[in-house]
Amino acid sequence: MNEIVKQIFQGIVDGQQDVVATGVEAALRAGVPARTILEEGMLPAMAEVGRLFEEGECYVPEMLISARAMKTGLAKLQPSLKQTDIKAAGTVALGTVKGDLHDMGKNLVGMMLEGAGFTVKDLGVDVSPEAFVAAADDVDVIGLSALLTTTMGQMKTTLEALDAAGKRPRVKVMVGGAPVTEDFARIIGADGYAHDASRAVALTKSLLSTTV
Ligand code: B1M
Repeated sequence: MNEIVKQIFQGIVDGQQDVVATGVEAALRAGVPARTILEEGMLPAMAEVGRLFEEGECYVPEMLISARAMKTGLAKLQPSLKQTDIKAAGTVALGTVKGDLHDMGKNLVGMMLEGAGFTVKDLGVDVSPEAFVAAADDVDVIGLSALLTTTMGQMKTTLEALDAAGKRPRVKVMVGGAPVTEDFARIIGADGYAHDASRAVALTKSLLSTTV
């Protein structure tokens, strides 16, 4: 791993916002691609924080401090992730489902979609099925994110609410988040599942190309 990327990784694990901010700036100045900083430094750092939490080596406050450091880094990285010449047409509403406060995966999906030219409406976290239904008229795709096994069920509830309100099949629904799988997406009747933010962009393009 590149030395600056290593510092960014450690800065996130240790929750040092300054180290992460200056590290990302330095890495970009040194010509390290934004994707490399993200995929080799920042995402593995959050995975490491999750591992430490699972093993009882860190607790919620530390996880929160690491999350803040990660967000600081993402904000620095955002302009580079957005740079693109490709323009895609379409509007996507993104939200983390009810009961779930994790927002970094959703934010990353939003950044990459904007980078690909989509208009993104961020509905935030802890978004009720009713709020997704209310957003449906103005968008082509709705993206649901969930990070907890206990909130994955809200994806099904949200799909049912969209069906009951007659918003589908016009609006396509994609789902994602660490505990979500392709099988789960199929079982609950989502239009698609994306494992990560890059794949969410490819999926959105393919969902829109099949819209009649
Ligand atoms: Co929480 N947390 N957390 N947490 N947290 C996890 C998810 C956990 C796996 C940690 C662990 O035990 N190893 C665990 C869940 C266990 C489970 O359900 N099986 C957990 C827990 C238990 C909890 C609490 C219950 C802890 C407690 O209070 N006792 C609590 C719940 C609060 C709530 O939501 N109601 C809680 C709280 C928190 C913090 C607030 C402290 C903080 C979140 C801060 C924030 O988001 N603003 C936090 C964090 C940081 C984590 C970990 C460490 C990191 C998550 C993250 O941001 N990753 C996480 C451990 C882990 O994931 N390994 C953990 C980086 C992010 C970029 O990745 O979100 O996976 P991710 O997104 C990926 C893909 O999943 C995908 O694309 C992204 C990458 O390209 N993706 C999509 C995501 N959404 C998508 C949507 C799409 C497509 C792709 O289409 C729409």
